[in-house]
Amino acid sequence: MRCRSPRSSDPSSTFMDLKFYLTQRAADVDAALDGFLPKAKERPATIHAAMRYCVFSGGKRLRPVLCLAAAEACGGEISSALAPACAVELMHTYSLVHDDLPAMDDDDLRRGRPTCHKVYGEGMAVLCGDALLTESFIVLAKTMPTKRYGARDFISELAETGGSRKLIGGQVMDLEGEGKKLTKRDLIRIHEAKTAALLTSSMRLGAMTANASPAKLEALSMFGHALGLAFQVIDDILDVTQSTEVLGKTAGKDQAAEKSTYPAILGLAASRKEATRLTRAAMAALEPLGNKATRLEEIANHLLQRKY
Ligand code: GRG
Repeated sequence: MRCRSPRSSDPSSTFMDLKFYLTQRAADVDAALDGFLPKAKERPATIHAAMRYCVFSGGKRLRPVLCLAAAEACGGEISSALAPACAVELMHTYSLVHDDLPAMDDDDLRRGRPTCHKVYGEGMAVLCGDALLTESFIVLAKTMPTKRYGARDFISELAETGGSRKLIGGQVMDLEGEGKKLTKRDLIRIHEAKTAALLTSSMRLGAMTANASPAKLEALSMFGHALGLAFQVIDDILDVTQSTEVLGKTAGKDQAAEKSTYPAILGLAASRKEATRLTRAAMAALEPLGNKATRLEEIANHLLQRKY
């Protein structure tokens, strides 16, 4: 497969374009989420305020933006992809709320603010995660079917990703791996389930709203998988190279918990090479989409360079 490099004629203006694009799409997602979620004062108000506290807390909105960009890359409309885009962000936010609980990763800080259980208490944080997960399917159910993809396809796509074979399975493997020396293969399995699966589904759901052909859907799945793995390698690198202030979450946690991570297993230099290799593989997967994939290439390159 040919490896495409990102546009290079004017790197600074390309970056500005992308920055504008990311800001605009994140704003589209925020507005849609605001419309979908129960109002903060709706009874019982505590749970709705907690859900909004967690959702509107300054996340990067990477998954929903990828969902919208995938729809665009397949010739679709952003408006048709907003429901699944919000659904993946809601599922992502639920996973963060539960991951931060004392029984899991036990973290006090998320997106630069106190975690849900620190503000609302543990019981409410469990319920908040549950409500966000349920809400993700309420919102996903608003997606309009296309010729190729019906409601069942959209629902099973996200449900399988959230289930015990992917997201939850990844968390189980992660919990059981703490304090143990994992192999690179074990680590890839965890990353595939915890991180790459939801990024892949974000791509697939967006493409499905654009009635993407099976070939394009497959190309975007391969892109999402490689990009998801690259994203997690970079996340592991940032955990040991950045400060808590920059990350908005507690830095150095992986090391403290004796977690097997890419830097721990391969070292920093080899981890950076691996992130670059995976990003290139993601870009190569975009070949069948031709020029329509330029934005996705830019996003992949941007994520490789990210500092938080
Ligand atoms: C089902 C409880 C449960 C967990 C599933 C997804 C997950 C496993 C746990 C969440 C925590 C975690 C370390 C996930 C790995 C993926 C990752 C790096 C998430 C952070 O994503 P960003 O950087 O976050 O996109 P923002 O805050 O920007 O949305």
